Amino acid sequence: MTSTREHIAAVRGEAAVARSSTRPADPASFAFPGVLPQDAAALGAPAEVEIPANPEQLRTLHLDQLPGLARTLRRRLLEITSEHGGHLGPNLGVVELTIALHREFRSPQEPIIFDTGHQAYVHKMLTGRPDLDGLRREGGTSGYPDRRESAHDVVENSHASGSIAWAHGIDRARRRIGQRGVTVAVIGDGALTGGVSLEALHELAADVGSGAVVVLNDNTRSYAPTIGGLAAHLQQLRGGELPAGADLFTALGLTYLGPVDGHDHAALADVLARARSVAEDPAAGAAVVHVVTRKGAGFDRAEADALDHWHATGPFEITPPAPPAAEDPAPPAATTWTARLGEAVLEAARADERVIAISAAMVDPVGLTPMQRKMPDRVLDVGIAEQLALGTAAGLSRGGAKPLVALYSTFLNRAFDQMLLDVALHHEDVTITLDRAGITGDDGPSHHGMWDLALAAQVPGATVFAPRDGDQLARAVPAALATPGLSLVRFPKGKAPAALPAIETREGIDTLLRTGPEAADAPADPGAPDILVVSIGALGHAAVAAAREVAREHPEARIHVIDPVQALPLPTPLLKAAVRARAVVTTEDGVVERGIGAALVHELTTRATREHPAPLLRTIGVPQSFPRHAKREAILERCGMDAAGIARTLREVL
Ligand SMILES: Cc1ncc(C[n+]2csc(CCOP(=O)(O)OP(=O)(O)O)c2C)c(N)n1
Ligand SMILES: [Mg+2]
Repeated sequence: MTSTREHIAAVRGEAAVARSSTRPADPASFAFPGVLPQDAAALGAPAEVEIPANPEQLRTLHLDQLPGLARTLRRRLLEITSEHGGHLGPNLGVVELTIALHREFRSPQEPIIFDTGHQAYVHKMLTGRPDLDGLRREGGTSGYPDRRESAHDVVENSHASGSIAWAHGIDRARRRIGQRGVTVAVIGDGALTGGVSLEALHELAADVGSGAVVVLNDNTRSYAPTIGGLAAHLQQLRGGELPAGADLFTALGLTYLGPVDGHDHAALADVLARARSVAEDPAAGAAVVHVVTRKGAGFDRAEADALDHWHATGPFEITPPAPPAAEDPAPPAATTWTARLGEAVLEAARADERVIAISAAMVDPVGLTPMQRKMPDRVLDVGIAEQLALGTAAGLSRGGAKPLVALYSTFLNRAFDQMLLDVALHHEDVTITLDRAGITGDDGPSHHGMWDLALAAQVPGATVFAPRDGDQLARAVPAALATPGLSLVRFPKGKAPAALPAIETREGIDTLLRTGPEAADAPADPGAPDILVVSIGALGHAAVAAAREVAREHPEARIHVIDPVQALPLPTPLLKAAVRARAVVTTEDGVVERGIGAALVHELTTRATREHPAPLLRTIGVPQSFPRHAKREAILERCGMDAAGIARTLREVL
């Protein structure tokens, strides 16, 4: 175990590496867990200051009380996220900035819009939610701004790069009705790489007299370091390498202020007051305040973490566990969906040198780290720019490469147009892998990956694989790469379930279970089932469990559970099997009204004739809604997508 002093020294040492060229904050002003009060005092750390009840109270504090408040906030951030998990690194970095924002601007009359919203914990703590009660748990505080929680929360869409458009829109509407006041967008260096934020800057620059203020929180990172031309430009600005006025923002017609040390209370207060003056000056272009912060600031393990500075964490021990003994066994084989994907992609890339992987600023979270380690020049990070990722993929395919775009399912929404028209219309060979597909849980409505199947179902010729387990995922990746045109491979968050082997595969369709009188002898033709359960993706285990449960109650019932393996286009053998069944029940982890089940219903009902009516049909999935944050299992249960819920539907149609 390191001593308290070593602990602090480690932070100081790491801080020198992580910080930019602007003056660093005094590390002694930060709160370290494990630092005894007397040690902290000896180091000159300020006494903790209680979190004020609201922004008005915050404004009554004296400037020299703010370091003490920052200490308290950091201690609480650590305590709360160690218990609940959450976006620790980004929030540790914006403690001083958020204090300064709420002292200068009068929220909610002067709205502060946090881009993406993952860095709004401090904002919540300063606007009446000091303990972030029940963070990310059902009924508790959301991990993002949430209008139901507070008038201070404006935008709850956790997708990046939208804040400047929001702020400028609010500002425009208010000016039209003669309302005064500033509207603030707080945007990260990563989120600034998203096209819509650049479109918004371009447009804002032409609106001289706007009351919008853009606060650029530059910590040099998305998850990984932010790369590309814009990142290089910000680096030059941080380093003071450009003469005044030679920055991109000024060139556009905006008023650039900075760079400013984002851990220096006085400097922040000063620059935000100047930004207000610019916003209130009818002759000035909107202000862009360049604030330099350190992701994870004040917590040594976060600052030292090269991967993502603890961008997001699960629950953890604040006092670090002892380092593992040398003789510790090798890490266990990959158990998460993401890890299985990573292995499969690396293998595919080894087998075919045309394979190029693309990520939108999420190389590690989407599983591309193994490939990046082995073949770094074949993994492209295009920034938080999903549209660009798919547009680039179309071009790569045209140029002779085999692109694989790895995204989180929810972020595919951003790039629907590119998927439909750039890729599918042009028949380009592009594979998209979608992690976190289906209900995700803790991150709330905008993070569920529940729209991808519905979107893919609108795209002519799209091939969709929804593997039910890790082994199937390993097969789906090369199958998708080998399929001409657009293919998608989607799979959920977390640990991959135990392998669920097929008892039979015929014409590409896997049968997972057959119940009923003739099931035991597994005849060549198993006959028409009473119920055909069409299980799409990772709900396979639940579908099988449900069928078993109902079969115990009704031993005579012939229930066949199948997995079509390829969900779209609907395989012909699937359609043939479905028309013979008395009832068909589909299960999928996506929007039920528009997904694979809906496509099958449409197909079967339009084929039906008076002589051959369609079978009784039921589709199980997520109802058209915005499910709030809760555990994945709880939401699945509520939607009737767990084994008990599926069994209820089976009983209904039996
Ligand atoms: C459209 C979109 N794509 C991907 C993400 C995933 N994501 C969440 S935070 C983040 C990095 C954000 O970096 P930055 O804006 O610099 O904020 P920081 O965490 O550094 O404060 C990414 C890529 C997202 N939220 N939205
Ligand atoms: Mg950043």
